[in-house]
Amino acid sequence: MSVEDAPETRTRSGFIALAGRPNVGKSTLVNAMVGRKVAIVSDKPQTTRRAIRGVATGPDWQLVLVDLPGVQRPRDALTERMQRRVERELAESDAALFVVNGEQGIGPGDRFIANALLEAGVPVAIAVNKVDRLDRPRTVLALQAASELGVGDAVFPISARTGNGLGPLLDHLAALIPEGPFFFEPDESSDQPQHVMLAELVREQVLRRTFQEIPHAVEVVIEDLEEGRDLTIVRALLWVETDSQKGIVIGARGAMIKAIGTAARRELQRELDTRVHLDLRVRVRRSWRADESLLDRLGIE
Ligand SMILES: Nc1nc2c(ncn2[C@@H]2O[C@H](COP(=O)(O)OP(=O)(O)OP(=O)(O)O)[C@@H](O)[C@H]2O)c(=O)[nH]1
Ligand SMILES: [Mg+2]
Repeated sequence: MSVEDAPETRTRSGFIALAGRPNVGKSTLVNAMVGRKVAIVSDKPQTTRRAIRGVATGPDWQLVLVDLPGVQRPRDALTERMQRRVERELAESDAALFVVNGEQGIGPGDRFIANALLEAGVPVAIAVNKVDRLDRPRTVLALQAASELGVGDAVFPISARTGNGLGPLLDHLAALIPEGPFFFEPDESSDQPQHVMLAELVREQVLRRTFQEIPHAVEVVIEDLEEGRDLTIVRALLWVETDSQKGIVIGARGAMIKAIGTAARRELQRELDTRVHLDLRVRVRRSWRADESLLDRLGIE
């Protein structure tokens, strides 16, 4: 067989931006489609602050899934940047996956996003998530309400948590992207710098244990990472905005920070696949969410 006769392997590859209200399960869904944890998840709204690219590669297709912050009215420089990023990513993607919460039903926030998607002019598919919480009749109603949003030509019932329904959704998305070479190596799963992923894993443990304004006020930065032969030392700083938040995060006799540290260390060990010593300190950094140059340095843009 001559070179000219060799069958051409045509691949498809492209960017899919995930849009949706906070807490609908976008990050859980990206992790499920990638098959690996690339984005942290919590039951608090506005967990995701950066646009995280998760890569799902099939035999002849590659989806670059852009996990985005939940769309919500901006309150400060941080949330303004998050919102601008959502708009930019939507405009630049090949298609959008609009994730709605089947358990809660469709609300004004969803209609606002539907309009933004119409304006962005990209192909849209809708995923009705959390159907593991719904019986059949309620699932049917949720699918119908989603299709009445008037955006997108396909609606998929899914559970990001159990993985139900992901196969047909992936097939559909793979058909929406253009022909072209892969952007990432097939075994790559994210473009996130390691220090950001590690900081996020620590923040996830804070989100699990705190309430009200604390989850929004906390940021984690990795100051230093010392890789030894069988032990990696990670120094992390946990920022809060006030002394009272610092008190809460440290807890009575240090119980809270200890619990956060123990759980976070376990996550870091899994991620780095080595023994980890985590040195975790809490520092008050007033109004970090309003400090534009600091947000630049944090890579929240
Ligand atoms: N029952 C159920 N819960 C889910 C499902 N998917 C996500 N969740 C839960 O919903 C909550 C929010 O999930 P996230 O993935 O953080 O949501 P998100 O849309 O990324 O949220 P933001 O980053 O804040 O915009 C978490 O408690 C998840 O465990 C699902 O399919 N079923
Ligand atoms: Mg998220």
